[in-house]
Amino acid sequence: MADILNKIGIGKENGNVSAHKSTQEMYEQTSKMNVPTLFDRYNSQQPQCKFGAQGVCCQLCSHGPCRINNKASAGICGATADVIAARNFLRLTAGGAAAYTHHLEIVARTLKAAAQGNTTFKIQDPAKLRAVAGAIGLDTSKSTEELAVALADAVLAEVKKSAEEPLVLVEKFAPKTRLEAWKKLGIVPGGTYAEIGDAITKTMTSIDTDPVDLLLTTLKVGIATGYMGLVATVTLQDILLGTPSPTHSSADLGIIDPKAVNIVAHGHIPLMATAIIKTAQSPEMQKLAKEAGASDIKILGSMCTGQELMQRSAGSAKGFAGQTGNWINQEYLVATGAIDLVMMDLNCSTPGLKSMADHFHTKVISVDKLVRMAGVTDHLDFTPEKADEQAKQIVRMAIDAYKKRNSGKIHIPKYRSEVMAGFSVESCKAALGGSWNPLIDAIKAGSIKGIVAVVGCTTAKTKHDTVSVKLSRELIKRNMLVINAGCVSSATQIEGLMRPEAAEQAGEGLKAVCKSLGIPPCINYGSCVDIGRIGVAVTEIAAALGVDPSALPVAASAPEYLEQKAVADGAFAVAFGLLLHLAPVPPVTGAPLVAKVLTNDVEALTGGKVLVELDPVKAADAIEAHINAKRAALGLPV
Ligand code: XCC
Repeated sequence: MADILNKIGIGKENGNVSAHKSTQEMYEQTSKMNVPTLFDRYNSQQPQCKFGAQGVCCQLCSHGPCRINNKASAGICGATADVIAARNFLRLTAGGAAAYTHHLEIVARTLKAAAQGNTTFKIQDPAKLRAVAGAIGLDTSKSTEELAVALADAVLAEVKKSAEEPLVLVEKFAPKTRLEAWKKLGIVPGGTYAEIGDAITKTMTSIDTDPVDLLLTTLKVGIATGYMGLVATVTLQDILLGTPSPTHSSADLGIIDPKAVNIVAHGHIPLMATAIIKTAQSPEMQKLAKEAGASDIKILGSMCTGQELMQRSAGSAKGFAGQTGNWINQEYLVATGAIDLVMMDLNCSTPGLKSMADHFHTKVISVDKLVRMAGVTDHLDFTPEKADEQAKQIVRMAIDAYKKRNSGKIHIPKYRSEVMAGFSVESCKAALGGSWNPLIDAIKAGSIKGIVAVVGCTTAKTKHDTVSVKLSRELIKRNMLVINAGCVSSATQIEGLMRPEAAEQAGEGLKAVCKSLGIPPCINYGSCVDIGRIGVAVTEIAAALGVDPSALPVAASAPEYLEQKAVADGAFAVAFGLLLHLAPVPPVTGAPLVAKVLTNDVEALTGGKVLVELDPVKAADAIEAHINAKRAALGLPV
C-alpha cells in the first residue's frame, strides 16, 4: 500500500473528464455556457488536504482539528492515527447503514399499506412473499395480505429491536460457516438502528479508542447493512414491485426525447417513480401533455432509481424510457435543456443539480422527507397512502414546467446504447434452466474462471467511469463473469457491455457461455441496494458446492467508490469473506495498523480483505490471482 500513499487522485486525463462521449460533449457544452460543473469544482479543490485523504484529521472536539504528522504522533487527547482513522471509518459506515435502513423502512411501510389496500401499489410477487415469510418462521397458512402485513411488521421490528437481540435475518439467511465466524468475533448484529446508534456513540470523543474494536464494529454494522439494508430491502421491493425478469432497455443521454414531457427519477427508492410511470400513461395525463404541445410523458432513469426501474421494465415499470446515466451525469442531464422535472428520492442528489436547473426551466422537487436542498421549495414526501395523488401532482408540475421550456436551449448528445437487463437470482437461475448447476459446471471446467461483482459508485477522482469500464472489460477478457450494480451499471451500459453482442469482447470460454445463453458478459443486477442479490447468489452457490463463500472463486470490486453507503457495502463484503478491490484510496493510509488490518490481518478472521489498486489492469491482475488461488484450493484447473 505504501506506493499508493501519495497517489490521491488522477482527475482529468488526456483533457477528457469522462469515459463517455455524451458526458464529455455535455461538459464542453456547459463550459461554453460558462457554467461551472462538478469537474471544474473538482479542479478548484486541488490540491486536496493530505491529512483528510489519509484519514488522520480529527475534528470531533474543540481542541481540534488535530492532525497526525512527523512532529505530532497523537492528537491533543492522545488519540493516534489509528484511532482517528478507525473512528472516521466507522462513522462513514454508520452513515451508509442509516441511509439504507431509511430506505428499508419506507419499503416495509409501503408493503404493509399495499396488503391493507391503502395504496396504489399491489403485491407483485406473492410466491416470494411466502418463501421468505416461511424462511423466517412466520405462519404461512395466512392469506397473502395477512402474511405481507406480518412480514412487513417483522422487518420493522427487526430494524428497531435492541442491540442485544441478534438479527433474525442474519441467523436465517447467513451461511452457517459465516455465522460461526461472526459469533466467534462477537460481531453478529442486533437491531439495525441500535447498532447504528452504538456505532455513533462509540465514535464520540474518547469512548471507544481501540482501533481494532472500532474496525470489528465496522464489520458488525456492515453485516447489519448486508442483511437488512441490502437483502431485506431487495426482497421486500421484489414482493411489492415484482422480481426482475429479462428485459431490454436503452442507456445514455441520447434516450432523451425532445418532444416529450421529461421527468427524471433520480435517487434510490423506486416507489414514487413506479407510481408516476403508471399515472403518466393515464388518458387524463396524456391529454394534459398533448394540450401543452408534448407528444408524450417520459420517465427517464438516473442513478440507482433508474436501475431499479430498468430492472422491472418488463413488469411494474413498463413504460420506462431508459437510463440517462449515473450520479456524475446529473448536471449534464439538466443542461440538455429538455428535462422538465427532476424528482429526488434519496442520496446522491447534489446541490450542483439545482444550480444547473436554475439556468433552465427545470423544476426540482424532493419526494422523501429526508431530502432537502436550498432553493427547492416543493416537497411531496412519499406517503404510501397518498402515492397516487402525489404522482398526479408531480406529473402536472412537469407538464407546467414543459410549457416554460426554451427549445432554443436544447442540446442532446446523440449517443445511446441498447441494454439487456432484468437479471435477478431467480431470472439468472431460470436462464440456466432452473438451477446454478450449469454455471457451477462452467466454473469447474474453467470456461468461466470466476465471478466478480464490479459495483458501487463513480467518482471524478479517477475520471468518470473510466476505471469501472476498463476493469470490467479486463475481467471479461480473462473469462471472469462480471455482475454490475449501482452507478457502475450505468457505466458499462453506456459503453455497450450489457448487450449480448459484448460477448465478443470476452475471453473464449466466457464468450461461448454467453453466446449459448444469449446473455451479455456484464450482467445487470440493478442499483447499489441490489448488491444484496449478489450476496444471496453467492450464498446459494457456496451451499451448492458445500463450501464457505470465502472459498469460492469470487471477488468484489468498488472501483470508483464514492460515499458512505459504498463503505457500508464494502464492510459487508469483507465480513462475508470476499476480496474487495477498492479505489480511490480509502482514507486510512495514514494509519498503519488500520491499513494493515484491512488489507491483510482481517483475512485470517473473515476470509475477506481489502485490495487497494488504482490501475484497472493491475487490479484485474490481482483479482485474477486471487481467483486462481481459490480455484487451486478447490482443486479446479487454473
Ligand atoms: Fe450514489 Fe446509487 Fe453510489 Fe451511485 S452507486 S454514487 S450511492 S447513486 Ni450506489
